[in-house]
Amino acid sequence: MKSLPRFAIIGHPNEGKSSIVATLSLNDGVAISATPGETIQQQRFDLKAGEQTIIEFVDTPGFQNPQATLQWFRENEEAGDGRVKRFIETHGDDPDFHHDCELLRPVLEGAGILYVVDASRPMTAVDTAEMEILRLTARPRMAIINPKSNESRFLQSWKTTFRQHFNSVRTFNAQTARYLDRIELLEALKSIDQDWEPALSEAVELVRMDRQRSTERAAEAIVEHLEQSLRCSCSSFLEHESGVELEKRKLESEYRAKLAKIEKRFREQIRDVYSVRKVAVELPENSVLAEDLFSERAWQALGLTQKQLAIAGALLGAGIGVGADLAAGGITFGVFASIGAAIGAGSALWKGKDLARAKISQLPLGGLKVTVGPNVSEQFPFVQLDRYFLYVEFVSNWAHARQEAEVHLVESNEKAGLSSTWEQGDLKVATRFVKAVKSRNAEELESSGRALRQLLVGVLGA
Ligand SMILES: Nc1nc2c(ncn2[C@@H]2O[C@H](COP(=O)(O)OP(=O)(O)OP(=O)(O)O)[C@@H](O)[C@H]2O)c(=O)[nH]1
Ligand SMILES: [Mg+2]
Repeated sequence: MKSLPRFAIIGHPNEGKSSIVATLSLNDGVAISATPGETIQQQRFDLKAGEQTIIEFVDTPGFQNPQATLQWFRENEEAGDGRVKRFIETHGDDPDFHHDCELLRPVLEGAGILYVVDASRPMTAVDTAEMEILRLTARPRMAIINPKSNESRFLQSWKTTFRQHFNSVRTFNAQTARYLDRIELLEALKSIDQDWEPALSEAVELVRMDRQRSTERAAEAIVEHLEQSLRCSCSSFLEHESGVELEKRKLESEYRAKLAKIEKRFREQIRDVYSVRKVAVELPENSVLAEDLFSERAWQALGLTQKQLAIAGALLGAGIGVGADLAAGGITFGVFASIGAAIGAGSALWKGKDLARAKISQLPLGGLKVTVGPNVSEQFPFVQLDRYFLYVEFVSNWAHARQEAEVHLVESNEKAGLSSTWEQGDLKVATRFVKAVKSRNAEELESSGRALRQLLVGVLGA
């Protein structure tokens, strides 16, 4: 049996060990708590790609009695390499050393050590005892600085001490780490023991492939749900005109509810793709994604610019081809250059309730048909697409250690949508799909959907 890379996450109580484990293993089920002593037993959390385990991380309790443990280690020097084993045999049933034994067990079984420290606090004699114990185990080990605050006064002295005790030192913030930070840390693990390099290289490659698969699944979900949103409509038949007003209002809210349901299903699917299961709050309240699909703010922030809309309009109206492109280019710059295209064209098109307003048609054999949707605004597909896209961005970079009840976004960090950055080529891909949905041409729908998927995979993976 080939043995997998295995790392024990070790440290002082409450330093963020379990948080690191959660973020590295993409598991938001790891128990994290502000009260020290949350973790009392070692527990394995595997990082998986599909069903395959890639790396094993072992969460451990914080040191309980490090100074006495170190003293024992020093007094038993003659046991040499067998010291960890003998320590556990001697103290296994002693409640005063329960956590110390528990955290050393995975080390005895061959795990590498990731020592976690919140370096925003000063170092004490207890910390040095912990580090010295780990050095005496002689296992490959890395120090991870998990800064809980911005305080940097003590950082230098930590780093100096780390260099004496560890093969490598990295900073990794369990709560803000994005995908690339994770990859970098995994890459860095190679350096702590050459013997692990092949297995870790393979592991990193598998993580990358797994990420790529997730990106593809996310892009597929976007295209699928975009089609549903674009097709979405509600209608009913009435015999007399008398009930029309009531029926209109009923259908308008039904339509909105139906669209909301499509988004909800989309969001569930995306959370599943990225193994985000326990996020208490789906979206920060100040996120544009928390807004209703038809709110003015959503339309201000998302969708196409005026310039792009003119192009998209021409593409949607005049068909796709070189001729249309040229024509669109001409129209666009002629008409809108003087107005000055700015992001937020959606706002000019936003007519609030009109976006979900019922239409009524007389039926030839008597009676009326009341219909809401599909939405005909040229901006609608892009606002919707942006909402899907931003949600994927949000979830795919979620650090699994984040378990706060309320998520706050810094307004200035909030990204504008994707579509407003598109040049003509990308716009063409997207409008082609929008058109195909309307045309109900299955072949064109399939092929334009594929093109849009590819485009999205490219941007999401960048
Ligand atoms: N601000 C901030 N808080 C963090 C960070 N990492 C962990 N915390 C918080 O620190 C507290 C302890 O985190 P845990 O991950 O449970 O720490 P632990 O080392 O496993 O703790 P024990 O199991 O009790 O030894 C929790 O309230 C976390 O939310 C971080 O990077 N930044
Ligand atoms: Mg813990």
